[in-house]
Amino acid sequence: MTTLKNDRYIRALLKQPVDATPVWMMRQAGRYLPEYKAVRKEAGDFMAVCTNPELACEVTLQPLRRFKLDAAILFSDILTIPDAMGLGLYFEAGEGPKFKHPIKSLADVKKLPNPDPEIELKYVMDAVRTIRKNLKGSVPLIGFSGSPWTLATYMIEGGSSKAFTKIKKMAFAEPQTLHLLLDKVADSVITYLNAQIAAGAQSVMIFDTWGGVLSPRDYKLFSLQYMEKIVAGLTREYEGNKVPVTLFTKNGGMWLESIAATGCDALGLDWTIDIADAKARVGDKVALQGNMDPSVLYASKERIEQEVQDILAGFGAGEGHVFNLGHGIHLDVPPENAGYFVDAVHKYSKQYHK
Ligand code: 1CP
Repeated sequence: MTTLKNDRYIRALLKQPVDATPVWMMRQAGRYLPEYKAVRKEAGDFMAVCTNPELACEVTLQPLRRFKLDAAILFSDILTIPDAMGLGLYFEAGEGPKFKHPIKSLADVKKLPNPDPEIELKYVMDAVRTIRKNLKGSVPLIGFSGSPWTLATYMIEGGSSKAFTKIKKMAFAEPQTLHLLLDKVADSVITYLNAQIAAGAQSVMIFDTWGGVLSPRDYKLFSLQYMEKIVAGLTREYEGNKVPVTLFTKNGGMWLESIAATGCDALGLDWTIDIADAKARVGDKVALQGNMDPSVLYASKERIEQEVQDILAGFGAGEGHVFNLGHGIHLDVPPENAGYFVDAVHKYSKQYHK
């Protein structure tokens, strides 16, 4: 068993009592912090930071030096798996991620290897080990991956997308090709996340950023089914410690019951659902993580504090809440506003944990 100085985040995910509601922010390391921009500039680009364990560790720790966050998240990206499968990830200035060799056919899918996390993705495992060592047991480290559906959108579209025309064409014209791809990616995600856990990740989160663009039936078929396979394949206890699993489908508020039924420990919520409703629907089965609209961080200190109090009141008394934003922090948010947010969660949540 490892003991953490601050284990609120793990305890809340396991629905155990805490003294205050734990909080972290999706994309808490990144371009809204000037110290991150300085490291990235020095390194050359984003992937140069990800592939250097010392730099990945440094930017992981940056937000923890500024704010009283209850968890650290590995600095990496969901697209490391498709890159390790040979798709050739690159970033064009101001354009987001792109792949040199997107998936076009069944033959492309059949060729995809299951990358060895300690070979092709060793830089990620080294980052996990370096971060764990440097955290010195202060707060837990979150590992992560994309969901198979979300990774497949980038692999087939060749980058970010708004309409998802290529992957949807494959879903309906050639479903067996897409299913083979999703199944292979799910296997790689299982291997990758279990390796992150063995390297030191104390909890893992699966980002299904684009599951919400599917119909309810297709969501189950193309996204949820594969996340369920992953949950069943993950190491859930490591060296005597439970390793909680959080699933986050953006725009998945309609499907909370089905997501909770996968056997995960917690659901990530975006801001389009009232946390009180979510708790009434699935709060007896899973913990909930969320769910302030990240745009609230543009508001005044008073407005930010009010929003935090409203969400805390919505969840009310009882265990099983990890406070977070409903999606990633925007890159032009003033860092001090993130500080008001984190402090407000701790200050106003104590009354709910007696
Ligand atoms: O410096 C830069 O310009 C690169 C910007 C950046 C950063 C900071 C990218 C490229 N990725 C990351 C880090 C990252 N990505 C983290 C770790 C940092 C932290 O949280 O503190 C995590 C957890 C992610 C996860 C991620 N990457 C997701 C899922 C979560 C979400 O935001 O929905 C997705 C969809 C990606 C793809 C991706 N990588 C990078 C960008 C800009 C994107 C989004 C592209 C798009 O909108 O389609």
